[in-house]
Amino acid sequence: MLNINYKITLSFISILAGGVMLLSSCSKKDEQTPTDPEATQPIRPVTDLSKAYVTQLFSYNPAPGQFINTSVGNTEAAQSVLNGKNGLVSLGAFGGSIVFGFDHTVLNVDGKEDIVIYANAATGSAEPGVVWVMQDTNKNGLPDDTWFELAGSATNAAGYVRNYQVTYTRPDPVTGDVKWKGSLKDSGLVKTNTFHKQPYYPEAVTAASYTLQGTLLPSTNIDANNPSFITSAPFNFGYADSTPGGDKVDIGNAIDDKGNKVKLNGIDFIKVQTGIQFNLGWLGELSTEVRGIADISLEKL
Ligand SMILES: [Ca+2]
Ligand SMILES: [Ca+2]
Ligand SMILES: [Ca+2]
Ligand SMILES: [Ca+2]
Repeated sequence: MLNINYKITLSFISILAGGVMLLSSCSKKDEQTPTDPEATQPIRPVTDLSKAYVTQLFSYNPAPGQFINTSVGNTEAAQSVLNGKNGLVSLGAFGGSIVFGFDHTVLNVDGKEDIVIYANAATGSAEPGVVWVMQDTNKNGLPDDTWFELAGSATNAAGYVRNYQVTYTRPDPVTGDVKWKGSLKDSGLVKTNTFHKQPYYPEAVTAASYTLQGTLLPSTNIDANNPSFITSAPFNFGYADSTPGGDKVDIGNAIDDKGNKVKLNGIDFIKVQTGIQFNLGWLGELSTEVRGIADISLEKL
C-alpha cells in the first residue's frame, strides 16, 4: 500500500517538474521576442477570475437634485452600483458624474458595442448620460490619465457643447431651489418639489458654490408641450439612462477633446455624466441614474 502511494507521489512530482520546465522554456522564448507594440495593450488581460461588472468606485460628484442626500444620492448609493446591475445612484442635474473601474481592461471589439450601462429609463423618460472612457496609460491603477468621450447620435447636433460648465450655489435656506449659472451666459434653478424635502445641494460639498464641467447634450428630444407631463425621448444611440433594459456603447466611438476620433484597444475606467440641464416640472430635474455597468464580452445573462 505504502509503496503504491509513494510511486503515485513520485510521478505527480515529475509531472510538476515537467510543467515547471515547460514554463521556464516559455519565458525564455518570450525574452527573445522583440517588443511588440500591440502587446502593450490590453494593460490588464482578462483572466478566469475577471468580473463582468465594474468593481471599483473612484468618485461620485453629483450635481444638486431631488435625490441627492437621500438613499439613492449618497456614497452608499454610488457603491451599490458595483458588482452587479441592481444598484441605484442618481447623478443629479447637469454635470453630476460618477467614475468606476473594471478589474481588467475592457477590450474594444471591432464593429461591436463593448459595454452595457443599466439604469432606470422607461419609455418617454430618457435622462441621457454622456459616457466617458479612460485607459490606465501610466499603469498606476488610478483614473488620472485622459478621458475620452464616447460620441453618440447627438454629437455635434445643434445644442451639443463640449466643455460646458455650470456653477451651482448653495441656497439659503438650504432646502430652497438651487441657482445655477452656465458658461453660455445661461442660468436657472434646480427646483425643489413636494416629494423630496431634503436639501438638494450635496452635503459633501463644503464650499458655498461649486462648478461642474462636461458635455452638454441638446434638449431637443424633450417634449414640454404638455406641462403636466413632460416627456423625454432617447437619442438614437450612445447614452446612458435612455433605453429600457440598458444602453450599449462602443469604445470605437471614442473622441478626444477636439472631437477627433481616437482608436483605443481597450479601456480601464468609465465615467457617466448627466448630459442635459432641464426642469421636467413636477417630475423634477432631469438627472441621469446608473444601476450597473458591465463588459458585454464577460456578461453571462
Ligand atoms: Ca467596439
Ligand atoms: Ca492611471
Ligand atoms: Ca433621474
Ligand atoms: Ca433615470
